[in-house]
Amino acid sequence: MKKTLVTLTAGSLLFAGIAASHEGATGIVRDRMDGMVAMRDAVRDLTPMMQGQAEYDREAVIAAAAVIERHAGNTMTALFPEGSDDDASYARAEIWQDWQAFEAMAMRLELVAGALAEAADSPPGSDLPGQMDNSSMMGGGSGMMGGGSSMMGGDAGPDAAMLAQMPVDRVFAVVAQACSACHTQFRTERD
Ligand code: HEC
Ligand SMILES: [Cu+2]
Repeated sequence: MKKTLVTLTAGSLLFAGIAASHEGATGIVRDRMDGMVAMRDAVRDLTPMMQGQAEYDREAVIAAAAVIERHAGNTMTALFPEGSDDDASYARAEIWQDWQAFEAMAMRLELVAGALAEAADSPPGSDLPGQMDNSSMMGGGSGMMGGGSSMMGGDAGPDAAMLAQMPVDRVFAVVAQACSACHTQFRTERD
């Protein structure tokens, strides 16, 4: 069953074809998929303006951040009761073997989505006076944005106050990273 669905699901990464995977998804699995899709749409709406391909819209950023924040954190974890990885689901059993890490990632998403709303006042590419030098801040050193295993715990990476001072496109990238970090670890491949 799962194999067939995987084959039917064309597409890639975050924006994978959703229709096929929704077939057969019911109950709480369906509910969490709907939440994920709402977040995907929010991310997709913002992507062009974050890349400078559409006019910057502060209100749209705040609205999209609210959608993500609302579906993250405890709201998200509540939709993953133990063992709810049925045939229609792409959830990995590792979620319940490593619940603390999963939960931390859901909480981190909530936190960075809140920071995204706060950063909406700083359009893409803006540099705030008095801000730390961007290159050192984002420079992939071990600490702040480095990703990697330290980030997995959910307690590494820039904190909310620091994020809120950054240009919005940088914070958006951190949000997207929070999505894909969890998918890499806790969601099965879709194609
Ligand atoms: C804490 C872990 C976690 C985070 C954070 C997370 N996801 Fe997911 N996501 C999952 C899991 C697990 C699944 C598979 C759920 C299933 O099939 O039962 C999933 C599935 C999805 C799907 C497919 C839904 C479907 O209909 O099959 C999309 C789209 C998605 N996520 C988008 C996002 C976006 C966008 C973000 C960030 C804004 C995000 N996710 C953050 C764990 C996470
Ligand atoms: Cu689905």
